[in-house]
Amino acid sequence: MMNASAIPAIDAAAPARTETATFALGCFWCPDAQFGILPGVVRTRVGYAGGTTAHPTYHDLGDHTECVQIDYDPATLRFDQVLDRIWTSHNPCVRTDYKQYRNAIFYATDAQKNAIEASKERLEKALGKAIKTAILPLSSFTLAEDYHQKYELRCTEGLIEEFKAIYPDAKDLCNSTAAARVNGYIAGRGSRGQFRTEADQLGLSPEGRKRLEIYILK
Ligand code: MHO
Repeated sequence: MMNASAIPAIDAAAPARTETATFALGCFWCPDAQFGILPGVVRTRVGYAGGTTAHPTYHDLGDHTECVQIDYDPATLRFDQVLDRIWTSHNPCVRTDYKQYRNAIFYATDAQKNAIEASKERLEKALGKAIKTAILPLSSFTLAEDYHQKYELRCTEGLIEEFKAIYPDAKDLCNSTAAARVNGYIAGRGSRGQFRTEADQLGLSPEGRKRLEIYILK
């Protein structure tokens, strides 16, 4: 059940058609915030993928990897632009053997596989070095526990309460664009310029808005 009158404008305006990208860049809290702030990203969720064991959880991860999954508006963002962001958000020349935190980009279709491989080749040429980030098929994605979703927001007293009032169901909170953006601002990923354009759409009270502004440094 949602409090319909309070739904943030940015959530009410979510496009009906989105595309999905899945990737792993170390602890999943960080890319959740980094990509959740991006204009064109509609939803984020963190979870486990890339392994073979059944029903992974945070404390029983098996051979899976911490991943983030984003739904984005293809009218605003192209897959190639998402890939550019991924490549510049980590050091792709470093080998990451430890499964939980390895760097990986997952493909769900042949088109995604081709785009990832082509962008990898371009980057290898430009850098003159081998890329070690794994390129893997997405065979399953298990949603992580609620307390890992929008982690920075969940840890921020005064702001999480506002979102829980709008979205008492954790699944709805996870799917909120406003929650993804606020999570990104709290992590220091947002700019004042972007905040000016969307602050009124995030569903915050005047006090919440003031509280959030403290985290916007650039
Ligand atoms: N170093 C972090 C890892 C969390 S993460 C979701 C911690 O334990 O606080 O892997």
